[in-house]
Amino acid sequence: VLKKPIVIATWNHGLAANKAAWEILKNNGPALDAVEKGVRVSESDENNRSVGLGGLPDKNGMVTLDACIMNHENECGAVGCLTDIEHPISVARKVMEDTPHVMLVGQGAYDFAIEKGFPKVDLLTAEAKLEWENWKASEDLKKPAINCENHDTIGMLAMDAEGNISGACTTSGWAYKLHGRIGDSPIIGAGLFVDNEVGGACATGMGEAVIRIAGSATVVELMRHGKSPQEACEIAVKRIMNKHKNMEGLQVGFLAMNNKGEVGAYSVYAGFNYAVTSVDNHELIDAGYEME
Ligand code: SD4
Repeated sequence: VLKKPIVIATWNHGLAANKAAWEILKNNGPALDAVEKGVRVSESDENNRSVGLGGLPDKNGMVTLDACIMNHENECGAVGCLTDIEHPISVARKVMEDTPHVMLVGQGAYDFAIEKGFPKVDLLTAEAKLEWENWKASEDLKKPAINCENHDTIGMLAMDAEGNISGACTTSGWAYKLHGRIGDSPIIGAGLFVDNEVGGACATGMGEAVIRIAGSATVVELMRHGKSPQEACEIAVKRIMNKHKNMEGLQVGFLAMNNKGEVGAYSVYAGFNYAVTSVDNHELIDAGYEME
């Protein structure tokens, strides 16, 4: 059990993101601000090929971003297939706060972002463009590759000094996906779910598989019924494995926190890790897994 405030986030890049979130949490700031500020670090990191600026494009060479955010009052906002905007998480927050809706996609999400004053940014870096060109040129890579490098969405959960939990999730999704494809990351209940009476969960990996079991909502419901965050993540991973005949290359990881300050994580394959930051911690932890 960790002492609040606490912030946890997926993968190595979670460490830098947590640091930004911690600046808010340590000053008794709200979890919602912390998760937004936190994941913006990954969105701006050009070297991260699967979130925001510098993310790998879809099959057509377009970078399309998915994100969602949820607070302790079950308010939520999301954007899907958003182009040319560096911070989809902040657009998602605006959808939550300034509209009666939860989710905007594509052109409508872009127009909304521009109207709200977000600058237009070319998200396809020279390096990402080159990787896409190489992918196009190589015949045997015509299928989207499913691996860990390709699946490092950032999902973040924070509990502030008041004990309120918020979460954020943001990604450029599956590299070389079909144009228009949306994964789990902007879908409330799939890539992210928070219920302040229980806790929160987020997911990374192959979004199609996460959606099929309503992944993050499932983890939260398991915690509601008494499972620890660790047990809940393990059950959700096993359920995914039960629902798929072929698990080859199908990586999924869940990360969860309950309102007591316990955290847990689990993945199908080895390699998933997460960053934990609180007053006493700032470290990366390897998640448990089912298969090598
Ligand atoms: C998705 N879960 O779009 C995200 C992918 C991910 O890099 O983790 N991607 O399916």
